[in-house]
Amino acid sequence: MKLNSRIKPTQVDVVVVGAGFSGMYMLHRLRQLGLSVQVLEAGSDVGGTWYWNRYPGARCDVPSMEYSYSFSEELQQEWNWSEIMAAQPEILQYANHVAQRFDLRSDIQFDTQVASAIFAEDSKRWEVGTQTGDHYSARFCIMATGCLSVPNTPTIAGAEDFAGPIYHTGNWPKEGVDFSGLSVGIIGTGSSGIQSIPVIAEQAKHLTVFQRTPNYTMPAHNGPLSEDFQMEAKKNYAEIRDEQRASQVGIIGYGFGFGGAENVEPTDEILATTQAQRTALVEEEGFVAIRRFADVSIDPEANELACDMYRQQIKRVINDDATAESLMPRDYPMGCKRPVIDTDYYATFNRDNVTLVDLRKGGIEHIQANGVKTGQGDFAFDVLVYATGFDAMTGALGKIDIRGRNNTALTEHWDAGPRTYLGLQASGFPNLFTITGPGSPSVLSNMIVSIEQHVDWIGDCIAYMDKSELLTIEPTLDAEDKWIAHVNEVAEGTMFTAASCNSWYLGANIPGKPRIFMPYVGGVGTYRETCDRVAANDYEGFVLSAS
Ligand code: FAD
Ligand code: N01
Repeated sequence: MKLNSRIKPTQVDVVVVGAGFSGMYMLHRLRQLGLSVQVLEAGSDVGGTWYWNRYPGARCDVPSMEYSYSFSEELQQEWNWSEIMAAQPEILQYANHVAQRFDLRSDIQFDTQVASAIFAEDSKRWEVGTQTGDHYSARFCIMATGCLSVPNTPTIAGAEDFAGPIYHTGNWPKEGVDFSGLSVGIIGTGSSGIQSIPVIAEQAKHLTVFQRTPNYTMPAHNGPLSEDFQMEAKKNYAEIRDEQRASQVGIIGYGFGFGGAENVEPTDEILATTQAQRTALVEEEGFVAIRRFADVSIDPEANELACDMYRQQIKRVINDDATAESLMPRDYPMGCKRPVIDTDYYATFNRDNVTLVDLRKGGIEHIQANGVKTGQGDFAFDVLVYATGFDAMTGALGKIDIRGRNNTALTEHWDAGPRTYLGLQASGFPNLFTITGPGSPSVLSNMIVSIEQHVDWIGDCIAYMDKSELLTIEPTLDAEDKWIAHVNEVAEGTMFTAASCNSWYLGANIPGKPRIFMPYVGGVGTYRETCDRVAANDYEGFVLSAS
């Protein structure tokens, strides 16, 4: 989109794109520095992920006490969570509370899709254009556009012929959907499918689940949070936050382990066990027995033994043998995709009103007026739900016409996959920052911890530039090359990059997207130290210029 040169741009110090948790905190932090800020948000209100993903069963899988902002002591003391892991409505309420408390909405323009961001070499400013024709000019442009904010709707022939409504979990109607008395079809068994399937099955007359790849999922053990527990945790918040920041993934499981289960230190070696021991463990503990083994995440042979334990447990919990067989993941390692936790997922397939269609036995051929035609027959329903995920990490950035020096498009610079220095900036794009961008721990972490770290780093950087009367900052190509090499090196040999792994971390869910492991697996604590060291060494790897 071309900027309308006749319209005088609104001048601000910083344009922030997106008003999810990243954009909200960025605004607050920049205001504290005395800067003028305009946040532009496509949605009609704050919350980002939690504004768009209102599907039944949507919730967080990080303990609420840890999936929350730490930047304000008053905020973290005054807010009370009702469950170990909060559901979407409560997280959205929290986002609204934050917006209200810090008066954020007065600097956010809603219902505004940013279409272009172009660096003007002469003025050293970013010229930002919106789909509605507004034009902003800013010294800094900060992309808080989210890693999972562009829903992926696969192209399936005949979709336009479907007679009933079609919904996507990532863009759910605000008013909700009542499935009572209806037959529902759902495509996708990733996190969103696994969360929504049990809840939809309870309400709908019938649910048909179209599964292309069975997933690995662990029981969530969610439940209410007691007042006593919260009071105790709040007393310890300073230590909890310190530990989160220094940890591998920004979660310490304070009071609980991952997914609300008891904390189990993975210390045992599965390769040292016998088949009989593994079977006994599955019978005693179920899926969680696998968590005790340290070698599962690093050794393919150990991983396959764990997958076998996992399949044994599916056989135990699913009544129908053919359905159990269909639900068993095979041919890719446990831990290659984003971990999933669930409430009653497998039990749902024992219900009379649920049909599992294993697309490995015959894929979807096309959608028709009353349902789906597959290689194994026709399936009829009134409503179709896509739980088919997102164009992750680069999707939202790719939708904006971003141009840096020499009018180079970011999509061109990222032709072979995203390239950044520290996930914060790309070379040739001065003063453009990405919050939780590719090349940072981002989606491999409790994202609020990573968001706060990036926002603080960017805020400190801008304050440093202003104090030193510097105009621009951008990484050198060499620093970017070395960082990308490091990102690839640490991911090498992990389950994430196994040849059989087709995850969205690798861009494998989007046809034509370059296969490259996008987030940084080195850990939240180590990464923070690296970023701090870079800043302390006069922003090593970056070029800062006063002219
Ligand atoms: P977002 O919340 O995605 O916000 C980005 C905003 O930018 C959106 O509102 C979008 O409308 C706006 N935007 C994008 N492009 C444009 C444009 N061109 N113009 C204007 N506005 C634009 N993370 C965890 O750590 N733990 C969890 O348990 C967890 N659960 C999740 C569950 C779901 C269903 C999903 C989808 C994600 C989950 N995540 C989780 C990841 C979640 O995205 C982050 O935790 C966090 O909310 C991201 O905040 P953000 O502000 O960076 O991005
Ligand atoms: O998306 P996904 P998601 N025909 O990409 C299937 C976060 N999140 O929205 O595996 C048939 O994981 C696809 O099949 P396959 C979290 O980071 C967190 O569920 O490609 N099927 C897969 O089964 C998560 O990882 C929570 O073979 C098709 C599914 O759709 C991320 O968001 C909750 C298809 C997509 O799974 C994305 O999760 C929700 C087609 N043409 C989301 N195309 C928490 O609990 C796609 N599929 C924290």
